[in-house]
Amino acid sequence: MSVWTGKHVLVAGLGASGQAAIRLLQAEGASVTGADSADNESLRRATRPFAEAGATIRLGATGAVGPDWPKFDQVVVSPGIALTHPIITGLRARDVPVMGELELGYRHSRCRNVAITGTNGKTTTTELVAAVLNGSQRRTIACGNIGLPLCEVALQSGDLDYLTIEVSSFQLETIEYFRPAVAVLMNLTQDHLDRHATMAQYTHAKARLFGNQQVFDRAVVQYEALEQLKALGIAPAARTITFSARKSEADLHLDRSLLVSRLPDWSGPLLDMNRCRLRGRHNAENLMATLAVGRHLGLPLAEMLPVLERFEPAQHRCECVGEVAGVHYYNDSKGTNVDALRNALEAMPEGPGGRANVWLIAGGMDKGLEFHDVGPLLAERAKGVFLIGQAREKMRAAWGLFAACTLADSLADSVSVAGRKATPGDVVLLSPACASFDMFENYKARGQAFRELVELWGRQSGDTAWGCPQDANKS
Ligand code: UMA
Repeated sequence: MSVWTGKHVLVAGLGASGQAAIRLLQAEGASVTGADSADNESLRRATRPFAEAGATIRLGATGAVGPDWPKFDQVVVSPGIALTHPIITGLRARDVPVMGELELGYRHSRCRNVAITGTNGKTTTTELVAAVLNGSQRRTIACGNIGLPLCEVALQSGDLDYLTIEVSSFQLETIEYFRPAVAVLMNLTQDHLDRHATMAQYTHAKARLFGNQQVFDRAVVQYEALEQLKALGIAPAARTITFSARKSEADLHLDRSLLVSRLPDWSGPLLDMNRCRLRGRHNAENLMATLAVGRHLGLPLAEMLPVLERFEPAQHRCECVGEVAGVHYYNDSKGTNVDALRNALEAMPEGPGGRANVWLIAGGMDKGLEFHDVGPLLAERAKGVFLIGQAREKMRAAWGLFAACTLADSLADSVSVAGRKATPGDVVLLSPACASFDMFENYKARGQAFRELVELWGRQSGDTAWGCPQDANKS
């Protein structure tokens, strides 16, 4: 008999996380009500099997829990639903316990886990860690914020050596016992301030990753991020390994193109970035974090190196999607904050003689971020900036002094105007520094739209050479 047998659980949010949570709960014998503020055909279709298996589904549930709702023993909340949502505050006021989908998945997982968080780089590092584990005959699945909810794989995880879990600040807000054997924090820069309100609150949410760790666990933390944690009085209990592409005091650091370790039992050069497909300082940190995890889990360096060197960057991260008339087009749609934009600008190939050569397309849904800081880098690298979406005027106010900013009505207009203005050796870069949801279903749809517009532009100009040799890939 499972702990859920005979329990009535409300699952709030019926996207990927909510659906995975319901599947797990129904398999474990819970009686489930699923609620979502949206009501559309695709949700109705997706939730029909749950209703057929006995769940009550409430679509269009926007307000608080009313008197007609049954009594619940537990709420399982999706990461996209803020804890200030009236359903959550209402049920908490009635003493109904709330946990996130990640916590539910963790409680049912049957192997140890490596969990990776941070503002940028967490998806690439999750993929890298899974690749080195699988490359050394350890069985793992990459899951969590990367797109496959933990609840989807938890019940099958008995066959695995580790779960490799990408974890977001949203998911960390609602953990209770979640404890990674290895916890990785990539970096901490502004993001999601529409939800967490202040950088300190965002940092505290991220630091929850270490909260349940024991001394025998391991924390792998960017040197600068560890300083930020210390400034808030937070210290991981687990033994900590630091890495940094900028601070040579870190246990693993970057020396020209070499990733070098100063750990007493593992000192010397580990990997030459020039041998890798991943480029840029941010990727050096992704690789260092992966090496530190692999080392702790006993993977031989000789087995990790070929995997890391061959690793192909994923889509939507400084991905070169085409070259038209000597101009390269880069899709960095996954760059949804200012630090990601900075990484993308730094990773772009330089123009002839080091001149500014980037036509930047940015904008979208604002996450409460400060855009000013990247202004000087724009002055150095950008020939012009096209701004789209809800945040475009705020961004123009921040960047207008540093670069020529044009408000554009759509991504399509931006691509065609940038394409006309660009000259050979230039780069057209989509790196929005914003979420996509004001104009697209998600960042993937935005990146795909960009790719198609570039292809169209290539056909119209009659000069296309698809497949870009100069990937400047990023996190
Ligand atoms: N909903 C409500 N009320 C609300 C808000 C949302 O009912 O107030 C409903 C929506 O109508 C929708 C459902 O909730 O039907 C969506 O739930 P969700 O936003 O939690 O999204 P999921 O589909 O469950 O996807 C989530 C993560 N999304 C978010 O954190 C916003 C996915 O990360 C993750 O891949 C997935 O779980 C599997 O673990 C995406 C993301 O953008 C990629 N993450 C952020 C990031 O990386 O910056 C944190």
